[in-house]
Amino acid sequence: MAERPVAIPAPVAEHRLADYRPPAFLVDTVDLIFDLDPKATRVRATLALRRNPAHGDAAAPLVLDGEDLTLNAVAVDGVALDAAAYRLGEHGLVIADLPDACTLDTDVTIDPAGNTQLSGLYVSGGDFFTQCEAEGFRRITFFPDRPDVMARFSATLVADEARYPVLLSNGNPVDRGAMPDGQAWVKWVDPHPKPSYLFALVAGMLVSVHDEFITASGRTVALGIYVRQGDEDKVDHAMVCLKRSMRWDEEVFGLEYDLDIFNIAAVGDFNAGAMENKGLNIFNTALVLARPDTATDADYLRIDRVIAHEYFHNWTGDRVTCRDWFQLSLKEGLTVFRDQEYGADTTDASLSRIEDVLRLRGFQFREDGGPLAHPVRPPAYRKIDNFYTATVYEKGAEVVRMIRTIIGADAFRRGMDIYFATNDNTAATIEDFVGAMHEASGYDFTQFMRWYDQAGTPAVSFAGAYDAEARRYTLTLRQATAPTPGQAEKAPFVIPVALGLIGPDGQDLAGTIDGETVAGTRVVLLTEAAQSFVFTDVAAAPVPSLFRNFSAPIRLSGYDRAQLAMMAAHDSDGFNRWEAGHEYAVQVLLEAIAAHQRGAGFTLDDGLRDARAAALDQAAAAPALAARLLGLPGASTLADRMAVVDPDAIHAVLTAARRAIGGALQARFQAIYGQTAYDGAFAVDPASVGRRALRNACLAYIMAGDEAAGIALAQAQIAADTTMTESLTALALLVDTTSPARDEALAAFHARFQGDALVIDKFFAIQAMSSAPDTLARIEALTRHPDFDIRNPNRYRSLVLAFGYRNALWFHDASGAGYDFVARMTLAADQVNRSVAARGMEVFADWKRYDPARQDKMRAALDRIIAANDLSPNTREMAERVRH
Ligand code: 0A1
Ligand code: ZN
Repeated sequence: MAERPVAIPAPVAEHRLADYRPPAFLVDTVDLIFDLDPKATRVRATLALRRNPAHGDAAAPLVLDGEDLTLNAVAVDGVALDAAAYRLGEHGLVIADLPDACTLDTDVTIDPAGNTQLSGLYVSGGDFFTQCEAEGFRRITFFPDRPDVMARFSATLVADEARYPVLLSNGNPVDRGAMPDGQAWVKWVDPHPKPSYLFALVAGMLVSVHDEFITASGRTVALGIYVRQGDEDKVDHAMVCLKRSMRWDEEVFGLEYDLDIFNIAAVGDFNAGAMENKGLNIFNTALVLARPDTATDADYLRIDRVIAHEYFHNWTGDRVTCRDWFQLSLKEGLTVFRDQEYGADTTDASLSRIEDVLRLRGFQFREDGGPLAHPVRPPAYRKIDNFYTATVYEKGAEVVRMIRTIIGADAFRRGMDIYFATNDNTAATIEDFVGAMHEASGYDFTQFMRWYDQAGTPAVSFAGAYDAEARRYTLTLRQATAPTPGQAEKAPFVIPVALGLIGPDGQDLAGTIDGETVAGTRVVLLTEAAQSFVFTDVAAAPVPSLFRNFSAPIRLSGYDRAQLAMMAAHDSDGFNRWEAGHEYAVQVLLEAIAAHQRGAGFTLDDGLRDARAAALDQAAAAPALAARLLGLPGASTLADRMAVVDPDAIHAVLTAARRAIGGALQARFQAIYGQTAYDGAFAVDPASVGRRALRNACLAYIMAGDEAAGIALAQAQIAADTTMTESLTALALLVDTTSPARDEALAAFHARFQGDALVIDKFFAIQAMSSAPDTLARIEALTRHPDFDIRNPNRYRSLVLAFGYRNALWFHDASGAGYDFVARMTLAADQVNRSVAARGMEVFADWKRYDPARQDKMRAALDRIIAANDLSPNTREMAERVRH
């Protein structure tokens, strides 16, 4: 076969933080007119431009970003420019020799219906939506599309009145009218200056649910949630969450909403979760719509968090935005921290922290330990869309939390006030934020800044020595951080260690350090590679309870099983009580995995069983906590702790452990299952959620211990048709089996929920995550299912990414078929939506942690992707970084 010449794609230029330069021109106002038409929307923009003295070159040309735009006309101060007066390139428009202030008019045509990237203005279900973060506005009109250009926007939307009765944008509607040809228009004005990435418009045949919120200072805010017809009975929860978030931000941070209108619109085709556009948040339907029969309790919680997150961005993101995209964590880390605090305050604080930490470890620690590791503030990127990562979001939130732990809650709150007072209506940097915290506390953050600039998860170990005669306890802590790409050497971090000393009776022991005697939790700072802390007046040899409430994003090692069992039973810190039991289980299971690899059989550790029995003792008093304590560490947690990951051994041991516990405690699981039956109320309050979580945990163990009994109960649970939480767990358990009940239940589920896209996503996801032996063949078949649509990100994620992320057993099948599946799907998706396709590369990120045969197969899959001629720059960047 003849060799085809391979076109070498031009490398995408790297953007560097060190190269930051203020924009040459500022935009005071931008007035937009949209003539909305799916195939050809005309966008006219009028920009009031002014040279920016801070740029430094008073003769610099105007550089406007633009992508996939057809230019019809351009004029300066009302005079049309001929083609010689500007340069039009693939990336935008350059105009030289402009006066210091002028008005620029552009007229472009775009194709929203052909926009499968879902960035810029696009059509979903026949309606119009926008997504402009990070660089989508340039796909709407020519503009300096960078967050440090903040302008006052107006938008006039013109559309066919019958097809697009709802016309929304940022701010307030100030005028509207009808035209003779069946067209109508609405003009929106946003009084707040904002960067282009916060622009939004929605136009379509949507129905809305309205409510209002009275702010602390007594202003009335009109709230609206816009959804497709038929979904209006699924927005009550989102509205409750929105009002709760608005109140919480007033009470906790003194932050009031600043417009008269707050709207949310839901869209079924969306690249991410949701978007904080000023006054008009746009949400993935998956994060708005909920009814007890269609959404699980986990969905309800997630919706609550994301509604809060986007609302909180109004201050941390919109009022104070980012100077450049390197500062992304300035808004994201801080806003995740705020939504975590909201979650802790409005639900159970310990459980909420446990879930957040599990998420951090599952995604961020994994990222930080492999080829995609990058600092919370990355120094360089090719495609910014690839940096909406767990590190920028979740680790960024931990960094904010550590600041609060170090300076204390009162100083932190003062620092927030200073941050807003100093940076309101500006595009700020991480230094501005940390500077405000310094001003509030006097704390010197110089060394602390390493958390923003050094990647990698510090490993912390400890050793304690007790001198009974001197009543002195010496705790020695050590930290070390492994090299990450581009950073071979790591300097020590400032690590806040919240700790307590537990005495032989399980109670917190008093101890004196730095002249201060504390009996409960105190914070010490580990700032060096190794450091000793001496406590005096300590009455007995303590067990140190370290990193209470997970006070720093580190990996801690050093506890033995006896210490863990003691802490699991007695630690006064709710998080560490769970953590100790979890770590105990991890250690026991890792040992069982090693035994399995040697060919030995599985024996159930008494402590592992007794801890589950103890959890059942708490079932009536604290059902949600009991459910959490009944669980076992997941496959990815165990993988994370192995030198060479063995997915088959992990699966074998987890299956054996569940079976052994299910067998040993079968009668108790059955009894509690019987006591937690549906009580006729559809409430999503903590007690009901806890009851359902407990019931589902019991069902899983019943199934593991006695498959026939489990199948019968699962079938009955589905037939009872109570809540999605109960139906879906029962279905997922059946889908893990090969019993005939599986296909019957799947078919019935599909028939029952046909037409409800979010539930059909679940139908795909539970099959993608199945451990049943025929999973690979079945997911191949699902790509040909009439409901599979590669252009819909939710559907793609529920099949391909659910498989890659959440099905270690079959993704890592020794045949390599799982890798091949994800590689093929990535290449197909890359043709329609590069930002969604690029994400899929993350599932290969830890390829070097597997055995040589699997490594070869994963490397080959990556090489096939990289070799594709027409690969997008997004997917290329990710594949190349992973392959490295
Ligand atoms: N700022 C949003 C996240 C977001 C980022 C990019 C998007 O499109 C590619 C969409 C949303 C948030 O933090 O919620
Ligand atoms: Zn965010």
